Amino acid sequence: MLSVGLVGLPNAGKSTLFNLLTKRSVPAENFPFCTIDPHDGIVEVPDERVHTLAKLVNAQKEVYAAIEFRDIAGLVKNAHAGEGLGNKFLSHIKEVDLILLVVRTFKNDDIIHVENRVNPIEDEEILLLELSLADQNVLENILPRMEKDLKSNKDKLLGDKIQIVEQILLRLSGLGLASDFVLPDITDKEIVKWRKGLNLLTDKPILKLANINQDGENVDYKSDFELDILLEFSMADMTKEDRLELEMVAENGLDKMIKACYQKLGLGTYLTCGETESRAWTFKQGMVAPQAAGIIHTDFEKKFIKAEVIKYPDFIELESRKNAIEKGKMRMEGKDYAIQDGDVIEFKIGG
Ligand SMILES: Nc1nc2c(ncn2[C@@H]2O[C@H](COP(=O)(O)OP(=O)(O)O)[C@@H](O)[C@H]2O)c(=O)[nH]1
Ligand SMILES: [Mg+2]
Repeated sequence: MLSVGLVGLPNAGKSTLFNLLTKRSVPAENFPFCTIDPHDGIVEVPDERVHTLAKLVNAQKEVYAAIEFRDIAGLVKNAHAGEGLGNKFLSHIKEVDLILLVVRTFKNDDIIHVENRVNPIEDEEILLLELSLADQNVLENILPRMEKDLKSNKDKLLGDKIQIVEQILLRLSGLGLASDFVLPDITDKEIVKWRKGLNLLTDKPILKLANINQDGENVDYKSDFELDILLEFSMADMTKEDRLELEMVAENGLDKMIKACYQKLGLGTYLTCGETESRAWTFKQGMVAPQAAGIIHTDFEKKFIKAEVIKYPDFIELESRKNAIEKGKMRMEGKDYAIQDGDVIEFKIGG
């Protein structure tokens, strides 16, 4: 399962956010191969389509997609050089697929800031610089070895790889990120794989969350989303009714954030529905129909015959699979079909 790491300075609000997220968590037993420690939480991805479909077909159960969130202890200046628990944090960040920067913008003298001021822009710079310095260490360590091996000429791609390392180092030392260096589309697949394998921190997708105080003073900061983490946390214990009423006035920021992480991870949802369950399935963008079927059951990939696909809006408008078929809104798709978000699918599987 893909995971999102909460990364920020101490007291930015990471653990409060994590606790808020875990109020929506689902038991790990439901997810084989996931070993869970107290800093990991599997969180459902809100998706009203699952609920709407369930009502329409009278499904007994609703099953949502999920992603993992990890509370990573606060990063501090010079973490890359081992400051604080430096290298340990950095190794935790290596394990996640997406970095969610949690940046404090709210002013409150009662809550200590490690740098004794509230300055989200500088905080972001500190965080990104630590990640970048950790990446620079990695690359500077492997480069001499690669250059030495070049003489023995074992790997014919080694020359290209060295150039890539140098290009990335150039970006990093210019205060950029590894992800600023984009490989051309025509790049050898093996090189693309090798680069992924470097697992550089600043090559990972990054989203920025501003932890604001809705009713207080905040410092300006450009982020992907804003959330009053403490307020949301206090709301989490409200009755569902009270919460729903509040959500009618203010769109639920947490839902939006979870969905945005899911999308940024390159994930999409296809749906299945029947009397037993209405269910969201997670696929990676670009997956073809047999691979998507393989998510339901590994056997399904090989035994795939075809996929009967109805677009979610058509399904809702026509209110049933049967009507959708009659109105010609069901498409028969073969093994090259790239699954789309919102496809309601029935797979035909051979014996
Ligand atoms: N006023 C205010 N306090 C917050 C907010 N978010 C977190 N805090 C407080 O800041 C302190 C540190 O939060 P915590 O989540 O433990 O930060 P972490 O070190 O990043 O994990 C706690 O006392 C929180 O209650 C917020 O949005 N507003
Ligand atoms: Mg914490």
